[in-house]
Amino acid sequence: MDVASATNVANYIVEDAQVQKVELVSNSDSGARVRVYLADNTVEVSGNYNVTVKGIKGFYSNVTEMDPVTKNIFITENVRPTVSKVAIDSFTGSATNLTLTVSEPVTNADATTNDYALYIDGVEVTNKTVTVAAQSTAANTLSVVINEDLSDELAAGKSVKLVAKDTLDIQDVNNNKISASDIIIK
Ligand SMILES: [Ca+2]
Ligand SMILES: [Ca+2]
Repeated sequence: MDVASATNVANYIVEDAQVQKVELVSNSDSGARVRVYLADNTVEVSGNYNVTVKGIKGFYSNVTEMDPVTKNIFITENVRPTVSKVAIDSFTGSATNLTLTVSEPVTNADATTNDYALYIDGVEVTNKTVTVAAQSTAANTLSVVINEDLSDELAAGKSVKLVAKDTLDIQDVNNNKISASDIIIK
């Protein structure tokens, strides 16, 4: 296929969703394969959608454009879970316990300290850990323990937040990772 037309986002129409990028995976005499990436949060419900491919040319520009093709394809939703509520459950003198409410059920794989870092007044507190309880069955809440009693900092009006780490692996049942937005405790 002609690379420019095969990787032109405008040549792929996915019903109700937004095409973000098209990658040419293979391209030879025996056929070509593309991977179409959809923008996050643009497939709200899993189901069958019409996908149209048009305007693709052969390898040399003198080759005729192929006819448009539309197929009905099953696409899994790609809406990321978001944290909708942060509740401080208790201060223990050495820890702060939180419950996060999430927009849809999520799991958290075995690693429990790979999800968030603690920031106070914009600075990462590297000697404290944020532990998100592991859960293999998806649920709408997450239990979090920070190994620092933050009552003084919060009473003093400091900005306290959890910032997603690159290794964050909390996700919904379709493997969409939770939104990496900061979680403001106060
Ligand atoms: Ca989702
Ligand atoms: Ca984790």
